[in-house]
Amino acid sequence: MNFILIGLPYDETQTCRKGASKAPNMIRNIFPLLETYIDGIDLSEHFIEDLGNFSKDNLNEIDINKFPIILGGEHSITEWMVDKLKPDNVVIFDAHADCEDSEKHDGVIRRIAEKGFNVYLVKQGFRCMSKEEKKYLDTNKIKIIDIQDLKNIKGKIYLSIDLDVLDPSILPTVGNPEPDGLKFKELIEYIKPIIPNLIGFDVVEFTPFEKDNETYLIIVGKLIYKIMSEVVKR
Ligand SMILES: [Mn+2]
Repeated sequence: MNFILIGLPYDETQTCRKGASKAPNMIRNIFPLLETYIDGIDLSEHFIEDLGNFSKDNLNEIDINKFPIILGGEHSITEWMVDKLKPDNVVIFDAHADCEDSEKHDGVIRRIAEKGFNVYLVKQGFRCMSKEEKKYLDTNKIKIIDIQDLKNIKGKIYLSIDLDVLDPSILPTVGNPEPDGLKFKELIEYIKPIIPNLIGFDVVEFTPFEKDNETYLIIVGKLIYKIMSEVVKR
């Protein structure tokens, strides 16, 4: 299995907790410290090419011919990748609805839906929205999907993981922390049904700026490795 790593250290529209621009390089630096043998798969036997960091303006220079893993950046970068990869479906894990009428990260899911993509916001872990967002969700342009139904999605899937879907007791270093989120193991189990159709994924909104944040880096690194091992197994 061949993977490519792409960093998108964009952090221009975050209003709460900035720092996502540092995430791609900090995650890269933690990878060499992590165990690569995961659930019977040795990731060191698989080709992982790091293409470096990109912006919206030079992202078109990349030819995506391997399985892409995108290191955000704030959630806005998901729209760039969806434009580039043109998947049949976009599945999103996020504490928030991100469907404000806005050009910022808090409107990214709405913008993707308005472009005509099938957008699924996973019900489990989604737990905060504004009244305006509720109105938009009621139009059903974004489908709220239960994990039981993820296996029924047909066609290519791009996955976006806003790390605030995890509980802040596991990962507090995110742009907009929200209490009462998913456990690590739950997130992995919930992703498994879409692995057969997965064509790439991003992890966004990680804001690792505390001095003593190595644990949080390891958690995010391990999440990425876990998903990679599932992709290898398929
Ligand atoms: Mn988000």
